[in-house]
Amino acid sequence: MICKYVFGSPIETGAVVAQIQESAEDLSWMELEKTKGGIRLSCRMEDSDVVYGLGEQMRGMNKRGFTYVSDALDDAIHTESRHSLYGGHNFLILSRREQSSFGIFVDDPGRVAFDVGETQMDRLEVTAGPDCVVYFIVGESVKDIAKQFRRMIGRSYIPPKWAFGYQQSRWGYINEADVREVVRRHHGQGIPLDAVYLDIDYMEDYKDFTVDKEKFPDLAGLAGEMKEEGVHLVPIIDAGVKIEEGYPVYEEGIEEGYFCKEEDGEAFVGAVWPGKVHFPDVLNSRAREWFGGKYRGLMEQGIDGFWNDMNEPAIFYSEKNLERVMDEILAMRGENLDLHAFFHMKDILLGLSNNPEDYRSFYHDLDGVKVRHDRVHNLYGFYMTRAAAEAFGRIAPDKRTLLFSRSSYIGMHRYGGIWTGDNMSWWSHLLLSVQQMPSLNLCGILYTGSDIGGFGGDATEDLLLRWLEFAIFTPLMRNHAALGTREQEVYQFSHVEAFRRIIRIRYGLLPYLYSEYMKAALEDELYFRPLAFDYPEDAHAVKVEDQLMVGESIMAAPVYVQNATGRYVYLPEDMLLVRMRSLKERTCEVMARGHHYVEMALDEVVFFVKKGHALPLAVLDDDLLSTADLEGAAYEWISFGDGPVEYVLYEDDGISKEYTPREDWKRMTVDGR
Ligand code: MIG
Repeated sequence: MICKYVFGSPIETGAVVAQIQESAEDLSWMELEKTKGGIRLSCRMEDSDVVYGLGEQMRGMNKRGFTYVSDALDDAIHTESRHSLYGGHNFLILSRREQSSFGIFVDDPGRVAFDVGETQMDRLEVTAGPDCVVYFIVGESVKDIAKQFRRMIGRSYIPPKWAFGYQQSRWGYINEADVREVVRRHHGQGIPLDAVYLDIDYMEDYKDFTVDKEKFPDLAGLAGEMKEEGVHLVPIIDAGVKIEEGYPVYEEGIEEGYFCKEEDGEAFVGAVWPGKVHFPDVLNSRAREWFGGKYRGLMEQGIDGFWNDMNEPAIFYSEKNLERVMDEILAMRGENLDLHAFFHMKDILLGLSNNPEDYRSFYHDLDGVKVRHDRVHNLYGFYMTRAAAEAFGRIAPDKRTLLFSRSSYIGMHRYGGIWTGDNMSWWSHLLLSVQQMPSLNLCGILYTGSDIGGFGGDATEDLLLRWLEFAIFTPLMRNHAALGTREQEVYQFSHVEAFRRIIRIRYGLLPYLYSEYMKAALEDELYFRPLAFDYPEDAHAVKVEDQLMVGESIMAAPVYVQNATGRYVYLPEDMLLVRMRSLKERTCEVMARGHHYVEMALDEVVFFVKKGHALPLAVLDDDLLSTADLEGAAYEWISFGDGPVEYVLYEDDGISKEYTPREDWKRMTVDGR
């Protein structure tokens, strides 16, 4: 059951697709208070209550003990004290033992805060509004609540199958030669690879939809050549459009009034990579159609995947604020800067970026309704991505195109995936990534993953090995790193053979991972789940923060501690431990319910199979180099059960939008071992 409450006069955000009647009854799950700025909803939490959800936010799967603020922010230091990351994912489930559990979705694209027992350990407090819609969902179980929510927000994005292959990225691949080298060094050593990313350097002066002719004289040629090898090129698109006479995107945008405007009607000037930019008003349907249409040029050159960046939107500084700050600082020249003056100077300089006042200084034209940006801030990345997805629907209607974004809001999950942004080469961020996955799935975001090896900082070989051993399960499996950091392509390290074996295990698992992804997308299910979702009666499962259910058959328990040669694993029931050094070197062992210390060598993949379940494993040729080579592969099966075990296998061509209907999914019966 879903109940809907409307406060003030909210805009249509596009998060919800189901038609839901406003509730006639009073809101009863939480106490409601109207405040000056909006509304406050609060309730008591029992010690045994657990809070799930909130998408990509920091911290654990159980969100208790902190305040999370939906206020899309470009912040590259994801420490545990951070209240906001790139997205606005305002859905959580309060899972309770004594009373009925419920889900709450706050459809408010402005700032929303979830104080989940930070101020008072036993209180959940949500502040939002003034204009917002709040939904409460009750159901038989947390799984059921999650499913009802997913039904309400619509089907998750489905990428092409090649986007489940291994992908390599780095901010710092400058030209054609760099791209060729990445492919050569993977494929040359038998390491499968399906995509190479083009970061901002492929553009001419960071101008969207341009290609630097010196570095990439023939992008179409390169894309074609790469595709022959099974490799897709995936360019980045940034939100800001460079202000430059003669640059068509700028000129058309000005001409048609497609950029976000200040109060007086002048286009807002911010600055990002190219220096001064305007932001396309993607919340306006005409501007959206126009901006999305710009992707066509690259698609005509053979590009079939994109990542949208800087769309919080990130602002290094605004023209106006910079003027003010400069004036102030110049006036300080020659002064004796005491403590206050000095820190004030530092504050105003640091405060130039992503300044709340800047976000209050420009407007969107929601097809006739003028809305100040801060009220809809969290929608920007969503609508930029929607612009692209809708354009793909016109440009390549029958084909799936890879698309994911940095900033997002619930609703965007129908148009693309996300990556979790600028993490660091920290062990704690490997664990964070594990914990973000189920929370993101709850918010509908299925196509997702983190920068493997970490974006900022220097990755070590052992970190990369362990990270890959987890990332073989994430739909987006991309190694990405920042400019200036240690090169972290797998071939930069000494145990190339170990990396090759691990990445090949991903390809071996692909029939299962893809089948599970597709079933989850088509049936509004969760691909990643906290253990408690599958074992609600198990009082211990609920405490496990570092293991995950992956699809219907697998439980993952990654190592995320440096120098550990194994870890404690909790088995909520008897399971089959599968240990792989390679697809061929595999051992299985039945383990009893309970706690175990399991050895996991640095170059091994270890996972567990649930009782009564099975999974297919593709038999790979030794020379498999990309998902294209998976075509026609034979399967072997891993299964665990007393008698025959069933597995429902989803298959399709991986590229068309004609998904296999439920009645044609293959019901496989294999022997339990
Ligand atoms: O401010 O395009 O999160 O993945 O490599 C940095 C350069 C801008 C941020 C993205 C990152 C990307 C980088 N971008």
